[in-house]
Order: sequence, then C-alpha cells, then structure tokens
Amino acid sequence: MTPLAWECRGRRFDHGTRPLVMGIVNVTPDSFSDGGRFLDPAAAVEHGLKLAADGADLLDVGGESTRPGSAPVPADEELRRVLPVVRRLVERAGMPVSVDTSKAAVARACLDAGASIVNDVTGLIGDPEMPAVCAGARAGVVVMHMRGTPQTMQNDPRYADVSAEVGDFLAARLATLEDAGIPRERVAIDPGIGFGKTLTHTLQQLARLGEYRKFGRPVLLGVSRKGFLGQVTGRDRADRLAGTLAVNCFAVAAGPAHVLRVHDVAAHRDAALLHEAIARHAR
Ligand code: HH2
Repeated sequence: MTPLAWECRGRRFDHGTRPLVMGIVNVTPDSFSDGGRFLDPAAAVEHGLKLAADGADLLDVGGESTRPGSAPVPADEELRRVLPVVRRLVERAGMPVSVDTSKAAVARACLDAGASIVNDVTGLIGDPEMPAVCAGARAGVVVMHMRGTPQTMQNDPRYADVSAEVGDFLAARLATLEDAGIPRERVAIDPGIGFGKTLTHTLQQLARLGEYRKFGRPVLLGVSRKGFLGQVTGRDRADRLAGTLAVNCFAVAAGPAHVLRVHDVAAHRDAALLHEAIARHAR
C-alpha cells in the first residue's frame, strides 16, 4: 500500500502500510443492516464509543439511509438525528468524526460541532452549497461515485466499462473541487460499491481497484455487509462478516484500499494490524 496523506481540518492522516478503520454509526430507523438499533442518540453514542474502544481510527455518523429504494429524509430530521451524536462523539471518542450526508446544512452544523470529514455519497454534487461549506471549514471530504439516486440506482444500471467510467467521474470531481477550493490533499475517493452497480459491476470494480492508484489519493471502500456478498455466499446480512473481511483484505493487499468503512471494527482492526505486520517484511 503506497503511503498517502489525507488532510482533514488541520489533522493529517498519514497512511503508512496500515489501512484505517472507519466505524459506521447509523442513526436511522431503516439502514439495511442495523436500521433502528441506534436511533436513540444515547444508544448511538454508546455504539460509537464501543467502536472506538474496538480500535476504530475514525467514526462515520449518518442520519439518512442510502440503501436501494430508501426514502430521502428532510434536513431538519437528519440534523435532529446526527447533531447530538456527532457533538458527543467529538467530545468523547478521541478520534476524528465524519458525517455521512449529502446536505450542506447538515454538514455545516456538524462541522461547527467539530466534525472533521464530510462523507458525501453524491460526490458533493447533490447540494450545490456543499463544496463551499467543505472548503470554508477546510474539511476532509469523501467523494463517492453513485449512478442515479438511492431510489433509482439499482434499476438496470449499465456501463460500457464500469472502472473506467467511475475513474473518469472521480478525475472530474477532483478537478472541479480543486477549483472550488478543496485541494486534492483533502479528498479521499470512493468507487461507491453497490451504488448503481450490478454484482458483475461490483466484482469488476474490486478486481480493478488498482486503476485508481493514478489519482494518488486514499481510496475509501464501503463493502460492509452489502448485498453483493450475499449474492456470492448465500449469507444474509447478519452473517456477512467473513465475506466483508475477505473482500477488504483482498482490496488492501491487491488494492489499493486505504480506509475501510465497516460495521465490525474489532475484526478489521486485527486484519489491519496483521496486514501492517506482514507488509513490514515485504521487499
Ligand atoms: N455505503 C453506505 C453509506 N455510506 N459512504 C461511502 N463513502 N461509501 C459507501 O460505500 C457507503 C457510504 C451504505 O451502507 P450503510 O451505512 O451500512 O447503510 P445505509 O445507507 O442503509 O444506512
């Protein structure tokens, strides 16, 4: 894994040979694998602190499910869900907090509350104010590729060459965001696993992740418990840790994958440490 740096509000993540583990805190009634479990802010904070204790490097707090077919959530409701959780985790978790949102108003309030990163599944396209909000706060950003919207994205998505088309999208976003005051050093890129992709598209993307090395930016990968794992293994959501871990280990080794967005932090922390220990002996 090539060492890279990611600047997030004055904090610098230096990617040595260990991938970073981003723990998922979903404050939603309807997320595909843990919806409703942490809708109460106190339960969400406790869960975030547990993920921190399990060895997360950063936490990603989301208040709107983006699973296929999910309904959009109004900004005030999304803020009501995430803001108290972000505030408490910034105070107590002792690690950078990311907010998973595509709304500028939600991002602004969370950045004001101390969040370091905005993780936007629309690639900072969904809300025209988003680039200015992130630039003004010097926030780290995650730019993800999605085809369509969560409501429509799985309706027969088609690509001539999924890896190349996603790469073109990421290249264009890096350039546009640089012009909007977000230097590349602040951007992590994400191929958007399952966001407007069939099983074949997803497997092609994973097999060809190395094509994104040319951007010289950290690659964030979100495969945790996703549907394609079930399509290959026949396992349901509650039973996809082994599949998630297998794909993430493959992606880190063959990759590059630098940041792993996962529900199961403890297992991924162990995998990350083992990867680092072995990589130390590579020639
Ligand atoms: N996947 C989900 C949500 N946010 N962000 C990035 N950058 N990359 C991803 O792959 C990604 C993401 C969907 O997973 P989850 O949060 O578990 O479910 P839901 O959207 O239903 O809350």
